[in-house]
Amino acid sequence: MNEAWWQKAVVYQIYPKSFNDTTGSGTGDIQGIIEKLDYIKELGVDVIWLTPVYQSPQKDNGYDISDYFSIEPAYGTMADFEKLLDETHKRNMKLIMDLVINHTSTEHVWFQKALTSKENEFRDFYIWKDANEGAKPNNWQSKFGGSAWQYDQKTDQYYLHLFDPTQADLNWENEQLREKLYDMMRYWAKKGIDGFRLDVINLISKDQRFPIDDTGDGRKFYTDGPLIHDYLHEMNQQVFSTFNMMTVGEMSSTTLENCVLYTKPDSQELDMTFQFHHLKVDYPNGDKWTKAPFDFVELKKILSRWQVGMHEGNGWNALFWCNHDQPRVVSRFGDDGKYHDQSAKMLATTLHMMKGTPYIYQGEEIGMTNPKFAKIEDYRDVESLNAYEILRDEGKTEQEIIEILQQKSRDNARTPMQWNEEQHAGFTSNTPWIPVAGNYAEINVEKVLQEPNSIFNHYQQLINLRKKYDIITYGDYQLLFENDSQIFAYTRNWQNEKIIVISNFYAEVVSVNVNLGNVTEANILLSNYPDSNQTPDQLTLRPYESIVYYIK
Ligand code: TEU
Repeated sequence: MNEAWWQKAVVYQIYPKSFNDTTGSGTGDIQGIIEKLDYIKELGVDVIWLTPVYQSPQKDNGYDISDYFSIEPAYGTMADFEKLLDETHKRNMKLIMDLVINHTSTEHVWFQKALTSKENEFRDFYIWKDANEGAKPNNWQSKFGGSAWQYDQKTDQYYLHLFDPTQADLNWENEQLREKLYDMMRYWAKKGIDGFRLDVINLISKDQRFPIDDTGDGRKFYTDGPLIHDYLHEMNQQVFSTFNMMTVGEMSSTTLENCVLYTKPDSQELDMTFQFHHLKVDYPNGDKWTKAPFDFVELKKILSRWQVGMHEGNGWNALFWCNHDQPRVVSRFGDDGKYHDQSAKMLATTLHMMKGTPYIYQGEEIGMTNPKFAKIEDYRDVESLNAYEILRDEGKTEQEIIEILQQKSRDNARTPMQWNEEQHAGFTSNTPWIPVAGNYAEINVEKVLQEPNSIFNHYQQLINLRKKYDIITYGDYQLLFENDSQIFAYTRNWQNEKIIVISNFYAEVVSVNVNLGNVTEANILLSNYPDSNQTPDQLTLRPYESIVYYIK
């Protein structure tokens, strides 16, 4: 058994733009985070993950970096950042930064120089190709829609962008580029940050033949690409290991086998990975842009496959339902109406009792919901706006498109944090950059802090349990009732202890019988109803009821 502090940690993700505005600009800022550190501490988390605050034209809200060494002025100054780091450490928490090194903004000085001529020393920092018989170099698609190649007239070549045309992919084959990136990472490490969340890090190594993909969009030629493990090992040796950093890789369309390789300690690559397969269970045939219910049995199977596979392979999972790219989980897999409270708690329990490091996305701890924006003018996200155009070209009506966006848009997670019932939910004194969700008077921080049995309080209890019971960190995992269409139940086993988690994912009452052998009574560690049944055999679960049993 390998032990590391982050295996017992819980992480809180902050999207600064939507967290807390102290200047009246309508956009959140770093001082706003400092102001709320005591609130975050009260939740009980150990680590804060800050999404990008580097200088950026904000075409993709900071995932388009134009200078790795300075802070985006809209968020504050380097002095503000240093203060944030210091205040975080003073409260005994750690801070990890988001690092976007698959691509830079096209406003980055490297790209600006690369544009000047084919001979420029920075040209090779990016990926340039000639036309292929008068057409694009190949048929690879951007993840935000359309071709992944952008033509540059001056030098008569195309550059690769797996995301927006303003996000040019870096050429990791270039050793000088890698050195520069490691230097930059050391700069932040020396400032005292505690680690990195690495954006789409499994896309950095491209198949150098850049082949046409006859059966797809090109992703198989760069996802977990040919040299990815070499690059991550090198990065680990050059940066992470010398500074003892915590690292989590965001892995787009990855495989279990690769995630084991990325995170098992003897690989010396990363500490843990985010995988997204469980968040595609409402993408029928892989299509995100369609309104669809989620496949519950598939959700259980995917999460369980990763639980078992990472345990057996000695890898480590990052556990999450939400982030700034995903709809709100209570709207997605729970009920954001009548059973809002019960279902938000049930979802939290189901995830937090698994093996891995849990991540809580700002607002999740108070049960924030999708805003259900009814007009396209309310949407801000580049991916959503592109999807709107594409769906319109496909002949969908305005109403159909809005309904899809209400379910799928990344903006669902990006509405301002709901602090209180005052104007703009206490987020800003000005007009917020994106509208506040309409339910802020019912769902807000001030309110949950006054309620003894709030969703916030439930998260606190989950975090406390993780601190208290080693079995949650180290125990193995077994799914129960695999094909049941309503119950998500699993056991964790470690030494002589056992935990059983039983959750009803729906509003219908359901009976369930967990055979315990000799044991007939178990202690309830946590439940989302005040009077849950003590015996896991012969249980009747109420709407969204969820119970954690402990047996020794
Ligand atoms: O996201 C990578 C990613 O592939 C997705 O989660 C993406 O949002 C999805 O494919 C769209 O359907 C990361 C960041 O988290 C995201 O905010 C950035 O836009 C993206 O990388 C590019 O840097």
